Order: sequence, then structure tokens, then C-alpha cells
Amino acid sequence: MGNEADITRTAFRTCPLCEAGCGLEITVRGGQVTRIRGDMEDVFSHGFICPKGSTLKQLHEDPDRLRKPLVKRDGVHVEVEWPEAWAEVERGLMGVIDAHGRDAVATYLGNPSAHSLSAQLYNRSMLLGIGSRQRYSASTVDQWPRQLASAYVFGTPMSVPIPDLDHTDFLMIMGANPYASNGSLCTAPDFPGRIEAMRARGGTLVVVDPRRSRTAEEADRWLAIRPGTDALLLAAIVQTIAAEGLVDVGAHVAPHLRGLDGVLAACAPFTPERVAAATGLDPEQIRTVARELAAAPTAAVYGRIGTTTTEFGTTTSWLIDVVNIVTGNLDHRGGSLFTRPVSGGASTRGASGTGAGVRVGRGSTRVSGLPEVLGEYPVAALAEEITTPRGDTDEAPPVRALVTVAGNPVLSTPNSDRLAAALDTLDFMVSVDIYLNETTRHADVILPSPSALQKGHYDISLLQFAIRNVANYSEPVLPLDEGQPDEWEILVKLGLIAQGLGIDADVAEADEHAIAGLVRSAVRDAGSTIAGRDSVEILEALARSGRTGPARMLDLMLQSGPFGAAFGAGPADGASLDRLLAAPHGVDFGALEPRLPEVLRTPSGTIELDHPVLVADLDRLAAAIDGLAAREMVLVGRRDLRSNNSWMHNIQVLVKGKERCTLHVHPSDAVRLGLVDGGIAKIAGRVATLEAPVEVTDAVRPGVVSLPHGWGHGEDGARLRVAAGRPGVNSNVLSDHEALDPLSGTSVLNGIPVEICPG
Ligand SMILES: Nc1nc2c(c(=O)[nH]1)N[C@H]1C(S)=C(S)[C@@H](COP(=O)(O)OP(=O)(O)OC[C@H]3O[C@@H](n4cnc5c(=O)[nH]c(N)nc54)[C@H](O)[C@@H]3O)O[C@H]1N2
Ligand SMILES: Nc1nc2c(c(=O)[nH]1)N[C@H]1C(S)=C(S)[C@@H](COP(=O)(O)OP(=O)(O)OC[C@H]3O[C@@H](n4cnc5c(=O)[nH]c(N)nc54)[C@H](O)[C@@H]3O)O[C@H]1N2
Ligand code: SF4
Ligand SMILES: [Mo]
Repeated sequence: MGNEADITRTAFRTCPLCEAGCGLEITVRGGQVTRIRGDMEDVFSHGFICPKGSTLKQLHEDPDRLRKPLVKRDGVHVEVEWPEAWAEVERGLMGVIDAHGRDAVATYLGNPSAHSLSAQLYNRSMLLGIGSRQRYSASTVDQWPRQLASAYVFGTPMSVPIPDLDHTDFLMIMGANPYASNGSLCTAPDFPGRIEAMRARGGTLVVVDPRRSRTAEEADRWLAIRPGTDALLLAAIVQTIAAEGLVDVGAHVAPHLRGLDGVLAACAPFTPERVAAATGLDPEQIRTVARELAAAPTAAVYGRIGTTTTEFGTTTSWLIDVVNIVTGNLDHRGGSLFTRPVSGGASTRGASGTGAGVRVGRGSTRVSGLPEVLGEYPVAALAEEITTPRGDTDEAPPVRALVTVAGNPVLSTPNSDRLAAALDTLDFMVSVDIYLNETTRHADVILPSPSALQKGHYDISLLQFAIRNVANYSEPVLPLDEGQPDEWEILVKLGLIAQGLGIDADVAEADEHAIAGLVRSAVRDAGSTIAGRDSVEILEALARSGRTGPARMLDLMLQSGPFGAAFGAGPADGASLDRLLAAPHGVDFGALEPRLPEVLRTPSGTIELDHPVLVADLDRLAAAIDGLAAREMVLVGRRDLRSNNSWMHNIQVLVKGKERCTLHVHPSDAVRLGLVDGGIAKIAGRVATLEAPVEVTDAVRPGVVSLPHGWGHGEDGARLRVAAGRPGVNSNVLSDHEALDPLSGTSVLNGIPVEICPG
């Protein structure tokens, strides 16, 4: 073998930055990445990438990316060796646990943990080790409503119907802009190309969005809805379809559907005329789209951030399912289908066709009594759970310590100034993160994860929402730095320390316990391909590979999943880690196929379309109509292709060019409010006031202004030198922590009432 400096090699790796999961072809020379481009042979992305994909190199090389743990000493973060950082973590966490109990430790898991194999597999052991009910994540500023609606109707939060983009004739996109975001809860690399292919084969695209987004520009029709009113539009579509006798659920779905008549009756009051003023849509526009959806040979309605981060997020997500069902498009090629995840998931486990369903409200927050939903509390409540002193009747303590993993809640969650101030009052905070940023600057200890290129990858979560049944494993492209633990080792160790086992507790031994536990559940799981097998035999088979950590767990999941090789008992070309290692461009297990009734995990074994919580929420919706119609100015967000939530603004190639953190204002509003392009606007919401530069544009409807989130850098104590030069402002100082979808606890981030004047 020659010297590493002379060797040029090519590695293939899935991009972990967004949900599209594009295949990358990475050239490494002398241990350095020299080029990243789209992998033309990737079975799913076929060479597509966006401008962010190739910046994994810049991210890896970013001098501000943390390579050593930081500990705060006299208010300043200093680099330390790992043992010292762990000792600090033990002192801090055990101090709080011993004094106040486990519920005094809160955790917040951020978005990149959904894109990390380590975090997907080992966050659980960290959370169990901490043993607190104070669990938070970015889900309650994101997709919780969609997952809760699915849990009620289909039985698990992972049972989300996915639009069959490659086969549909009619796609209605609500509150999503895949031309910028590349899609979400619909894993589809080159989403834009797939839309264009649909239109080229004669299909129709309708976009419902208060902004004329890039996606709306590509559409056959743009419905410029008023923010926060999608549930009303959907209910009126259902009403029209029912009133015009167009309901046709199809023979495949009908036997498994519960409560359709009740749902239709509950939607009857929502006539297009009744919702016109609130939605800002003409009754004829609504009737037309309803008739088109009913008449199209196949159709799919798909909603994302603009539908979930609203006051009626859960009910909106449910009504999307209702429309897909009454038009005969659920579980149907060209309609919306359920993925059959290769690594298995909640919808493939357990008895086929029935399950325990979902329960919410196992516990509630101490201060506002907000219910637990799908294992979490609303992140909007975190600040008050920290700062409100213990009342005489409180059973639980205030939060005194916080653990964040791959999260930047100070920029991402509501009333961020209040949260930032609350973090300063904690007794202890530790962050697992790659940057010293707006959130981690509050931490006493920061434990750096390796860079994406130093980690193995498989999209356990996001491939459960993919438009094809695809599997793709990437080995680390570059080795770990000297002394650097892998991300899963950091998470396991945090859990062990929180259990009181000390900083020398054995991570490898904990991993052996974890895999043994997973094998025991897999052989007991009726839905697994290794159901009934001897767990010792399976553990021995896994041991023969010599793997440990995430790779071994993933192998178990693949082998015992629905396409699994089942340790020799399944098809010879069935899923296993070896199979994926031999296929660096991924393996395509085929297009989505109908899964009813097998996919259901509801207690009744039916699609519980009339779940009482959802039907009852229509009364709250009806009561809100006049208030929604009366609103004047409201604020919504937007995403930009070269940005990724709050944390990629330190990459020069992504932030160069025109200022992007601007307030979009319609020309008619600009005139009325006295705002000029390039001037400053003062935006006042219920909880705060913010100034931002104005961009006058008719790409937003009158009465609506738009400001992207994830900006507001340049804070003292952060270490983001590029981002500090282009700081922008933090839109979430305006988001109201009290404005929630009460069903899911998800914050209202779109449709925030504001008053605006020149700044
Ligand atoms: N107003 C408004 N607010 C929003 C939204 C909106 O549309 N409008 N969108 C919401 C949505 S959808 C989301 S998902 C949230 C995101 O909210 P968060 O998840 O809280 O924030 P991110 O910006 O994704 O921050 C990710 C953090 O992870 C770190 N990181 C990056 N890679 C890694 C890694 O490999 N390992 C570790 N350990 N850390 C890493 C980054 O440095 C950063 O600190 O924001 C939400 N907030
Ligand atoms: N480039 C880039 N890609 C990303 C991200 C990123 O920050 N940058 N973030 C990733 C993450 S974490 C997520 S969750 C996904 C999100 O993916 P998307 O859901 O596609 O996110 P957005 O691009 O914010 O699109 C939301 C749209 O909803 C519109 N909208 C606002 N309010 C309403 C409303 O009341 N009704 C309707 N119908 N529309 C409304 C907004 O104008 C906007 O166009 O993107 C992911 N991909
Ligand atoms: S679309 Fe998403 S997954 Fe694909 S290259 Fe861009 S950031 Fe990466
Ligand atoms: Mo998200």
C-alpha cells in the first residue's frame, strides 16, 4: 500500500442535510475531500443534489466546527480533553439529579438527530439513562400534528400516507415549498424534477400557499390562501364533494373505514361560502378544486410546515387524509400510500392489522398543565418549566438542567428571548453539538460530535416516509480524529453518567445490553421475519460479523424487517448490512404498494376516521372562523434553498450574495404602511418587537408578511465567524409561546398576528 497522501479514492455517501437523502460521490485524496458531486448511480437520487450537498466538505473543514469539548470557565468556553469534560458533566448532572430528582433534567433533541444513525439508535439509551419526563424536541415546532393525526387514524405516528409523486395525475401541495426545502415527510430526492415529470406526463399541480413560492410558480394554479385557514379549505372541499354526491372511497378502502358518515356530517356546515372570507378564497375556486380532486384518475393532497405549525395543525393533517379518502385516493397507486420501511418501523411491528393505538396526556407540564403527546411536552413550555419556582402543590420540580442534542432552540422555538434568558438561570447545561452557537453558548459543557463525513449513515426515520422502499447505508468517509468518540458513544455515556454509573462506565458493555434487548424484542415481535427464533442464535450470528454499535443494530433491523434476509431464513438477496455494503448506490426494494388493512395498528383494526378528538376539534374550528376572517396582518416564514434551518450560515458559499433575511411585504401593504424596499420595518407581535429589512414583492399575498427563521447570529460568546458577518434577525422572538395547536402542543409559527410600521 502506498502512502495515504498518494491515494485517491471515491466514497459514496447519503447526504444527511435534509430529508431528500441524495447520494453523493465523494473524492478523497490524501485524506482530504477534493470533490463532492451527485452520485449518478444512486438508485433513488440518480445524480441530483442541491447546492448544500457539496458543502459537507466546507462543513468538515470549517475552522469554527468544534473538535474538542468545551467547558465554560468564568463565562468563557475553553477547550478541554474528553475526560475533563466528562467529569464536568458528571458533576453537573448528578448535582441536579441528587438535589432535585430526575424530572429536574430536561432534554431537547434537534433536527439533525433525525438525520443521524447514531442519534436515531442511541438517543433512547440516553433518555432512559436520564429517566426524566421532561422531554422536548424540534417536533413540536414541526411535524407533530401530522404524526399525531396518523396515530389517531391509522394507529402509529409513523403511519403517514405519502403522495405517490411518480405516478399521480393531480398533486395538491399545501404549505410546502419543495423547490426550496426538497420535501419533508415525503422522502423524494429531486422532488422538483418529479413534479416536472408529472406535469410533462399531463398531470396537474395546485399549490395552496399565501406566498407565490418557487413551487407555486411551477403550478398550474396557485391558491393564495390566508394563513392558518387550511383546515377550513379542506373541510369545505369535503363538504362540496359530499354535497355534490362525489364521495367514492373505493372498494379497497371501504371495508376498513370507520365513521365516514359522521365525518361528512361534521364537515357539512363548512360550505365554501362560510369559509370564503377567512380563507380569502372564492367559493367557486374551492368548488373547482374539490371537483377536480374527485374527478382526477388519481390525486394526492400533501401538506407540510405551513399546515402543521398552525393552530389547527392536527385537524388539518387529518382533513388531508379525509380528502384523500373521499376521493378514492388512499392506499392507491397515484394517490397516497404507506411506505414499507426496509429497516422496519412502528407500522410493520406487532400484529398485522391491529394494535394499541395512541394515548396522550400521560403526564402534563408543571406550570401550564400541557399534556404529553407522543412522549414529549411542547417545547414552547420549556422556558416556564425552568423559570417558574416550585409551587406548594407541584409534584414535579422546576427544570434545573438541560441536555441538548443537535438542537438550536434559541433560534428555532417560540419567544426565543424568553428561552435564552431562562437558559442562563439553569444550574447545568450540556450540549452535544458541532458549533458554539446561539444555544450552546449557554451550555456549561459542549461535547462535539464528529463531522458528518466521519459518521456511518442510514436514514432510519426518513426512509419510513419515502416514495419508494429504498435502503442505503454509507460507511464513514473519513476516520475519527484522535481521541474523538463517535456520536453514539457520546450519547450512551451521557446516559450511563446520568444513571450514576460514573465517567468510566463501560460504553461497549452497555451496547451489548442494548443489542441483546433489541434481539429479544425482535424474536418476540409477530411482525418480524425472525419471530419465534432463538435470540442466542441471532446474537451469535450478529457477533460473527464482528460489528458493534449502530452498524450491528442496523443489521438486525434490516434482517428482521419486511424485506429482511432473516439470518439465512429469508430470501438470499434480502436486506442485511452485508447486502447494502455490497451496493454502495443503495438498493431499491420497489415502488410503494397498497398496505391496507395490514398497515393498520388501531385498536379497532379499522381506519378510525371519526376519532372523537378530531371530530370534536371541528367545533373549535367553526368557532374560529370569524376571528380568522377578521385578522389583519399576519407573519409567515419561508425557506431558502441555500439555507438549512439555523446552522449552515457559517458556510461562505451558502451565505454569499443578496441578503436573504428580509421581510417580504406586498406592494399594496407597503404603500399603506409607509414601507419602502430596502428600508426597515418594525414588526410588533404579542410577545416582542423586531426590526427587519423590507423587500417589497408581490410574491406574498396582501395582508401577509414573510420572514425566514434560523437567522439572528452574531451573539456574544458564539463562535460562528462567517455567520456573524451576515447575522440576519431571529424571527422566532415574535412567535408566541402561548399560541399552540392544543391537540399536539405544536407551536404556531405561521400566521402570527403582527402590526407593522416603518422602523
Ligand atoms: N419560525 C419558524 N421556526 C421554525 C420553523 C419554521 O418554519 N419557522 N421550522 C421548525 C423546524 S421544521 C425545525 S426542524 C426546527 C429546527 O430546530 P432545531 O433542531 O432546534 O435547530 P437546527 O437549526 O436544526 O439546529 C441544529 C443544531 O444541530 C447542530 N448540528 C448539526 N449537525 C450536527 C450533528 O451531526 N450532530 C450534532 N450533535 N449536532 C449537529 C447545529 O450546530 C445546530 O446547533 O426549527 C423550527 N423552527
Ligand atoms: N433549503 C432548506 N431545506 C430544508 C430546510 C431548510 O431550512 N432549508 N429545512 C428542512 C426542514 S427541518 C423541514 S421540516 C422541511 C420543511 O419543508 P416545507 O414544508 O416544504 O417548508 P417551507 O419551504 O418552509 O414551506 C412552507 C410553506 O408554507 C407556506 N405557508 C405559511 N403559512 C401557511 C398557511 O397557513 N397555509 C399554507 N397553505 N401555506 C402556508 C409558506 O409560505 C411556505 O412556502 O424543509 C427541510 N428542508
Ligand atoms: S437536497 Fe437535501 S439531501 Fe439532497 S443534496 Fe441538497 S441538502 Fe443534501
Ligand atoms: Mo423540520
